[in-house]
Amino acid sequence: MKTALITGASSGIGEAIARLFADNKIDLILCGRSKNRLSIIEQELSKKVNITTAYFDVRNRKEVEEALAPVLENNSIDILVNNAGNAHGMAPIHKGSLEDWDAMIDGNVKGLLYVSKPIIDQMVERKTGQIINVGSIAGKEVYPNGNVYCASKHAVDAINNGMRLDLNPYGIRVSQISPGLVNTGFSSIRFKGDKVKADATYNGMEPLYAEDIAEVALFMISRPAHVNISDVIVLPTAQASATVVKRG
Ligand code: 8X3
Repeated sequence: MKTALITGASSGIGEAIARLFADNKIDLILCGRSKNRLSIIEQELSKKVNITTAYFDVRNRKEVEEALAPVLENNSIDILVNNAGNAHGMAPIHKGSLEDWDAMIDGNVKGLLYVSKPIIDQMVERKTGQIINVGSIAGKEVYPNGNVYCASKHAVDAINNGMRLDLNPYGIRVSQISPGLVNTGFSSIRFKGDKVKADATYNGMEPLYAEDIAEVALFMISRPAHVNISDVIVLPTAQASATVVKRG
């Protein structure tokens, strides 16, 4: 029985991965900020596999360290899914908010590193493990008004490659999934609850669903030990690039 630790597991892509992994008999350590939401998922999935929950904000280094220490004492992590992350605001660079920039750099980049550090230490010691970093098409292309969000996802792309290079001697697999438009709470957070703007993101086209990304994660972890799916860009059929989307 393998154990996967998933960040941002209380909704969206993280929740979908948790559900699919549980269906495939993988024990789970579900991490998130929202106790209410996560405990509902915990109750449901604990009928299928062993579930541990850890509550922390990836942006808070002390919180991450304190929450993960007991988890790692009691569990060996076979699979780390670095999924937590968000876009905050979508404005030209001269109109961007420093708070939004901090939130994206702190969450998408520094948070990913805070979580990865102690788990990588354990994987290196055990000389085994698999890391899946959830990147974005925004980590492959920069688009208008994406500036700092794109920068944060380009950083994830670089960190993913860096992890794969440095962890190569230890037999650790490192993979990235880079989705395009996925219909989750992502746009609602990006546009700060403005439903009209959030819905417009997916107007006249069929986006991906969180489950589509979960399927890719399951494929990655179910390959034989000698196969590492290192990087997958997943787009809706209607999306040809970050900016080219067929609508209507
Ligand atoms: C989310 C996809 O296209 O909004 O990372 O950047 S996109």
